[in-house]
Amino acid sequence: THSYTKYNSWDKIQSWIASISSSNPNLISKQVIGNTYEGRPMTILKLGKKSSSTKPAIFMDCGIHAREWISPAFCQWFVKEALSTYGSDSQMTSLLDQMDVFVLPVFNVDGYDYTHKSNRMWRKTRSKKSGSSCIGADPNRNWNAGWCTIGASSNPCSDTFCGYSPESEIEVKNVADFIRRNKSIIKAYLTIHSYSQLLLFPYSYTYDLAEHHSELLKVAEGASAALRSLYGTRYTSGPGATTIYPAAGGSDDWAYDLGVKYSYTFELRDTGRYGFLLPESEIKPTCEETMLAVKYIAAYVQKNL
Ligand code: 0X9
Ligand code: ZN
Ligand code: ZN
Repeated sequence: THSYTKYNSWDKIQSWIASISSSNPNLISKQVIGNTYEGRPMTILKLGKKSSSTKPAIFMDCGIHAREWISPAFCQWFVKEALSTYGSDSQMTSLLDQMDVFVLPVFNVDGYDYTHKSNRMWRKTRSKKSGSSCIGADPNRNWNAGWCTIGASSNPCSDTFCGYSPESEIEVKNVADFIRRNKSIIKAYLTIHSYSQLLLFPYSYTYDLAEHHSELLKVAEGASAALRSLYGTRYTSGPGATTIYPAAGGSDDWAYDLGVKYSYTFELRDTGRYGFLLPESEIKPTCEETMLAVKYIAAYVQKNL
């Protein structure tokens, strides 16, 4: 059975997607944007009050990297909190009245399933190509943003393999197509990873500062302060290249260069004690504190529409 304080398998998340959307038709709708390499559906949940006019939106994905289990747990938590606090929390109510939030609960579904069934530390997709016995590409090195120029590998056996071409991974193509189609309404792009407790923004494919660097930094520091206010968890904010490492082909840089100004990568708990194997007892506090940061960014975006 599905639980917000456990790491749910893909099968459980899939039935959760169906049941949560059918029980909240006024606030959620779902849309399949395509299938994964192994044929599993990629479903986006659209949260927001129905409106006669087109609303501006925030896009958030979880689970780009298979082994980062806290990430899909956060997307599920976010959906639950949005539904349960709409109508009582004034900020959530105003957000979902004015904007839509697109949530992709698990991006790399094939990889996520593989970490539950075969190899807990798998990171990449599960695509195959004749000529190599190695499987998968890094879905955060496969975007068309300085693709494979730095911090990525052209060796198909590497964990940071950039793929055979930008968007060679069908999961990346599906999401990139969705964001391109909705480019005029998407005002923020949030992508949830683990671990290291960082709030990153462009660029990672170059050391050049983004055009909106100071605003992006100011918003990141506000969001980190909001996060810390709950349990004292410390986050570091900054551009990817200098804050974590230079690495091209990431979704955050791609969304930013497409024109989505508020583009952020979260690296959730912890700083290495458990790493990817974060205990289930930390799901609730991690999600509660991360909600504050995400809501801070959402409120800022909403105020600056
Ligand atoms: O390397 C990554 O893809 C991310 N770190 S992780 O440990 N979750 O793999 C950081 C991504 C930062 N952004 C870009 N490199 N574009
Ligand atoms: Zn990651
Ligand atoms: Zn709560």
